[in-house]
Amino acid sequence: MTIHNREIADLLHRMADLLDIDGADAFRIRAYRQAAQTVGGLSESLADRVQAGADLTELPHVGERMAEKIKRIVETGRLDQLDRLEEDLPAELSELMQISGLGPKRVKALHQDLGVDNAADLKRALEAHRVQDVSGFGKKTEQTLSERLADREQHEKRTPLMEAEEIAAPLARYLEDIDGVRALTIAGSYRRRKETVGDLDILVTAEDDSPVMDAFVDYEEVGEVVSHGDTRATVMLRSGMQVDLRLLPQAAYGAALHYFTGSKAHNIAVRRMGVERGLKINEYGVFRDDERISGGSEQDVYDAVGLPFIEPELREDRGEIDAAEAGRLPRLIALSDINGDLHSHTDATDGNESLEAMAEAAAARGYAYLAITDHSRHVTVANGLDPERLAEQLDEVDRLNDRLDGRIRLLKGIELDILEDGSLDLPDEILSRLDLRVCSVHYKFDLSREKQTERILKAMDNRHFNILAHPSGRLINERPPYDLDLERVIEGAVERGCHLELNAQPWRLDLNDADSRMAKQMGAKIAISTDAHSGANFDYMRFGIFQARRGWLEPDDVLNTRSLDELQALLKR
Ligand code: DGT
Ligand code: CA
Ligand code: CA
Ligand code: ZN
Repeated sequence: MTIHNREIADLLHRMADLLDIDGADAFRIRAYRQAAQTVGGLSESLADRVQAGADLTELPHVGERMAEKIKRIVETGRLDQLDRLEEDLPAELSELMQISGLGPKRVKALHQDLGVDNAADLKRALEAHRVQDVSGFGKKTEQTLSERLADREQHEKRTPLMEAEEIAAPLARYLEDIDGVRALTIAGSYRRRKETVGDLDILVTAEDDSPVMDAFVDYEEVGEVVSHGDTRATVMLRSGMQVDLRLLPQAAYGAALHYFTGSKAHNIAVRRMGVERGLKINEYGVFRDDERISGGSEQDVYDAVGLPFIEPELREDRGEIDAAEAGRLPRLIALSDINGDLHSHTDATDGNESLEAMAEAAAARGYAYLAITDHSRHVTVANGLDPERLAEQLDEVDRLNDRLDGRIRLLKGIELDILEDGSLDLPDEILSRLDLRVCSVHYKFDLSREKQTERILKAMDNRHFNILAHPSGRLINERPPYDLDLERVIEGAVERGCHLELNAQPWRLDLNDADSRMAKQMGAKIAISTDAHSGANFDYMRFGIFQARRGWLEPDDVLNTRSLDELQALLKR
């Protein structure tokens, strides 16, 4: 069994954390952390490299001793020094360090004073209010830690959709290649294109003698077989993802597909409609008086209750059944409706590619336009543009537009910081030379709801404000949204002729589905933008489209489905 880069990186990270808790030399700790980062970021398998006898010291931050350690990890799956540390310090302490607010010193104090070894211990200690008495903690810390822990529990095991795809795609290919397998669908929240998925629900049909169930539990990524029957099995993959597999008879495939696509609330609503018509609908088919009358296709299920087909993204029992009954289902936006991208970065700030490379990548996608929106000066860590450097970029855009000769039109833009007092980060003179300005909150996330709302509304008062980028500021599983009266912000945007972004980065997807729908209902227009930092990132558009579909958006609700002329008209305030 070959070890994955991620598993090696995890060991190195754990080593660094435990050394940190142990109070070891900072230099040593950093060596492990940096090596972990290097390993985690490699695209090719380190195990393969070791096998091929490659010199690991060529990797950044990997010296001779670290290379030796990594080699041992690849060969044995363990690290001696870590094993020794773990005799005194429980490995799970490293997980506690991931809770924000808990550094090495605090983790050590919790461990020594209260015997807290893991998240469950911490939870009990917090509930018993014993944490506030440990030195370095207090009532307030106890409170925030309780909140963080609750928040973590809620998100913990849900995997972002992009990551779920990376896990599911090779597994689906593997299963499709097994003898006798006919159809395969990944159902559940994955098919509904939810931003995160809890587990994967795979449905297959196959010839009678297909070894698919055995092959499934033999898949090389399987870490643990939870159950293994003739038509149903559950495994835990090494990535931590749980996968349910169901082998179905062809005649019930549609009914099962409907059932296991969910959501549960949608299923229950459809089943209730069936009951009103004297039908029983479940994962085995559509039945009248115990006789199966249909269920081979998903459409059979909807036909049985007199509804048109409902797209998986809408199946959340958020009004889709009423809309279907009334013939008012939205014509959901599709990737092919997108005509350009309105948020992208170049190597002038924190992007990875040149202006020209970004333009070519967007042109290769058949886009009519691409807005270049590098960061403004306040974002010093990203080398944000001041007026002089922005002016230079504008000249470069002019020259490039000439060279591109109409293959794609570059729009002059900026990702402009909204400062704490609601002013914009660059003076009006330079802003007036741009085609559009995407405006963002990048700091001071902790303002009160009132202040944060006022800050953004005030920024929108500036007539150069066009699009509010990633409006909630949340990062999936990492950072909660800042406190904001989004309804007032949307209302303010509509009044002023501003628009909102649905940022398509898979870890943002911000606006989320429900808020996108609210914005649409309030009459706002939405830009689905990738915030690309490289040409390859334009691929993120798919995820923005999924979220938009879950938010009931139609092509008309979206800015960048427009032709260049129509777009420019909508950008005028
Ligand atoms: P997840 O995995 O948490 O992201 O969400 P789902 O929607 O994939 O949920 P999961 O994996 O528990 O179950 C897959 C589908 O199976 C679910 O969407 C609907 C269906 N299902 C599960 N349990 C029930 C149930 O008790 N009643 C009904 N009607 N359907 C259920
Ligand atoms: Ca699931
Ligand atoms: Ca499941
Ligand atoms: Zn950006």
